[in-house]
Formats: sequence, C-alpha cells, structure tokens
Amino acid sequence: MRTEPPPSAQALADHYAAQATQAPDGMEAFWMPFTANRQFKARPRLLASAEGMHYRSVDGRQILDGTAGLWCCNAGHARPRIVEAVARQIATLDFAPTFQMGSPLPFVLAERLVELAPPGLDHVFYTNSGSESVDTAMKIALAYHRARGEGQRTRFIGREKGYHGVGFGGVSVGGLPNNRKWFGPLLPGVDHLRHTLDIARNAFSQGLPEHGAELADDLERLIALHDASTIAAVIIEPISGSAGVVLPPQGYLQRIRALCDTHGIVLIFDEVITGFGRVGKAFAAQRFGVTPDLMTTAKGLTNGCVPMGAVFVSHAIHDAFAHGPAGAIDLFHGYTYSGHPLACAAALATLDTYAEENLFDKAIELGDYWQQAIHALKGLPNVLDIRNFGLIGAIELAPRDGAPGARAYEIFERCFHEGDLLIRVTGDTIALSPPLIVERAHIDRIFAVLADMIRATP
Ligand code: PXG
Ligand code: PLP
Repeated sequence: MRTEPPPSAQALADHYAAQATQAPDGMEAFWMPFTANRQFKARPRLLASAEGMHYRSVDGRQILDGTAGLWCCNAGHARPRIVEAVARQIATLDFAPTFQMGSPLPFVLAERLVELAPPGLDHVFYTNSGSESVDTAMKIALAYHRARGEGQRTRFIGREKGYHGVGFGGVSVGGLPNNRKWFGPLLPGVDHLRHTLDIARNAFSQGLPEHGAELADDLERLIALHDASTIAAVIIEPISGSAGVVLPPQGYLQRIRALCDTHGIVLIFDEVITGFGRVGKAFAAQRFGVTPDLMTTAKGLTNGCVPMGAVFVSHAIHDAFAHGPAGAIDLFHGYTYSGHPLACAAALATLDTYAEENLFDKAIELGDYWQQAIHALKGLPNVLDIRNFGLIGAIELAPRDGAPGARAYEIFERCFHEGDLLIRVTGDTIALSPPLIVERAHIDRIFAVLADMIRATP
C-alpha cells in the first residue's frame, strides 16, 4: 500500500497563510461577538493583513486604520521588533506556569511596567484581557478590605455609560443598558454615579468640557445613602471610550479622588483604552495628575497582538496581603495564562517600540492638529456634538426617527466599502482612535473621507 508523504512544514505554512488571507468558504459556525451576525455575513468586511497605518482587505484594498484595531494597536501594525520577539519566544518557551512556578519574562516585564506607571503603583497582576483586569481589580479591592479587617466593605460604585468589559463584575459596574439588561440581576450591592455627558452645556467643547465637575459630588449622595463603611471601591474610566467618548469635566477626577481618600474607598481607574499613550502620557492618570489605587489595563500593553492585561496595584494595597506566614498564598486568584511568555515577549517589544519612537508624546504633539481637523466637521448635516482629547475623537450624530444607530452604521459601512477607512460606531456616535504613528496626511484623509460620507448619508 502506498501512502502520500506528509506535507512539508513549508507547504503547510503556505497553506495556512493562504487560508488566512482569502474569504472563507463557510461563515456560519463563528458566532461573532457584539455583531449583527446575519447582516455581517450577508455583506462581510474581512481584513487579511496589516502593516503600519493600514489594513488590507481580502479583496485587496488598503484600508486606513482610524481605530487602532479596537483601540489596541497603538504602535500600528506588524511592527518588526514585536513580530520578531514573538516569533523567537514561541520557539524558545511556548508556555510556563505562573502558579508556584515562574519564568523570567513576567518578572522583567513587571519591572518595566512599574517604571512607566504613576509613582506608587508598584506591583502588577497579569490577566488576558480588559474584562479579566476589571474582575481582578474588583476582587483585589474586596480582599484588600477584608485583609485589613474591613470585610464589610463589599459595595462597588460604577458609573452610567461606563464600560468595563463583559465579565459579571464588569457588567455589574458598567452602565450600558444593552450590555446589562439581558443578563439578570448581576452582582448585588452595586450602585452607579451619574455620567458626565452634557451636550446641552458642553457641545463642541475642544478638549475637556468646562461644565460638570459638580457631578463628582454625586459620589457624596451615594456615600450618604449606603455609608462609606460599606463601599469597597469606585471604578471609572478616566475617559469613557465605548459609550462614545465621554470626557471628564475639568476638575471632576480630582474631586472623585479627594472623596475616595476622605472615605477610605479604593479608586480604580479603568485605563484599558486610555493606557499606553492614547492621551499623551503613558496613562491618563499621569495626564490628568490623578493617581488611582488600582489601574486596569490591556489592549495597548501588547499592541493588541497577543491577548494580555495587567492590573497595577498600589504599594499599600499590595502590602496589606503580605502579613501572613511566609508559606501563605497572597491572593487566591489567577489565570492559567497570567504572565504568558508570548504575551510578555510581545509587551516588552511593544514598550521598546513606544519608547524608541516617542509614541507617548504623539497625542500631545498632534493634539491641536487632531482637534482642529475633527472640529472642522461642525456644521455638517446631523452633527450634534464633537468631542476630542489626546488622539481620541467622537462625532455624535442625530439618530434617524425610529431607527437609532442606523445613520452611524451606514456611514461606517460606506467608510469601509467606499472610503477605504476603518472607523468605529456605537449607537449614533462615531469614535476614532488612530494608531499613535498617525501622520498629518492620515488625519487629513480620515476627516476628508468622513466628511464625504456624512454628507452622503441622509
Ligand atoms: N474596560 C474598558 C475601559 C474597555 O474599554 C474593557 C474594559 C474590556 O476589555 P476586553 O479586552 O475584555 O474587551 C474595555 C474594552 C469599542 C470597544 O469599540 C471597546 C472595547 C472593546 C471592544 C470594543 O468601543 N473596550
Ligand atoms: N474551567 C476549568 C474546568 C479549569 O480547569 C480552568 C483552569 O484550570 C478554568 C476553567 C479557568 O481557565 P483559565 O485559567 O484559562 O481562566
């Protein structure tokens, strides 16, 4: 009996590469996340490759990336250092446990990360995503209070319009009704601050809005209602991304910090989007001069190329766990893939790329240009508000009567199919967050295409 020789490694690699760049034969089995599956599969938008500021679609078009993937590819795509580091690492050590075992890279990376973080956030707990970072931070806050003998502090305060990922913890403190209403009662003992979007007073603000710092006093209302002694933590995004870019009014974050300090409440900043250069410093905490006790990150940590998240932990919180006997486990929490070697290699090469190219300065260097370019869309049909900070922007459109979200979705489709531009929409808000390697010519193109598509969409 003759058997075919097995295909060579090279032939197989060619086969995988071809498969990854062509439209797939069947699309039914993949249940796509946060997607209108039937609509998408009837007219797919498929990306095959990426380099620098651009994707290439499976039909061979160059698509300008106006969103850094999903707010994560801050250094742009296929950066050589990162590609090389990940390729070498997978051939050297593909996996190593971090429960009662270790390997060098998670330690090396954590030292690098705490150098970048605001002073005092000097420990790092690894996760695989923003959602896991949020779950982790919430559990650390609870356990911290318990370790200090204040185990009655179990309540969490989130905020309306907040997005903290999709775990039960994150959905419970989150404030987006569609993400909550399907999933039952969620975590008990959660309350929400009012959001800070006030288009009536702040429409077309350039940078941080002037009005609304007093909304931070809403925390006093919740403290009066529940009593501070029951509250473990407040979790907010310095800038809400997913809700369509909601900015903190000037002075708001400082006021929240002061109230948390007065009342012994842990302050968690969710910097999954704002971290790693998006607003002109490593973290929004530094740009705004407000340091939280716990800081959740993911996305830009590895430039989006290997899933990874990290929770930054203050000295005081970390040390509250270090009082048991030497053989006692600090924290009964962790993921199989916490500190995965491939993710660590990707993160280290990402941090080097950010540093070499001074990418954390870009959102300040280009901030005025970006601001002028986006605000030039004021006056186009249906544009109700424009918001910007760092290299983030949002254009709020009037919803169509009886069809909320339809207008923005149509603009999104047109940008992709006709304008070769990737944008992001939530509801009737267009959100933009280009890779930090963006140049003025790209910014010009993003807003020229967008203006055309907004005009073309009744
Ligand atoms: N917190 C914040 C502030 C986020 O923005 C998460 C947590 C969850 O991260 P993971 O890695 O579990 O998705 C996020 C994620 C969008 C969009 O278009 C935003 C996110 C994810 C997908 C889409 O606004 N943010
Ligand atoms: N479910 C089962 C049955 C498991 O054994 C584990 C981990 O060992 C998990 C879930 C959690 O997986 P992960 O650590 O990847 O989050």
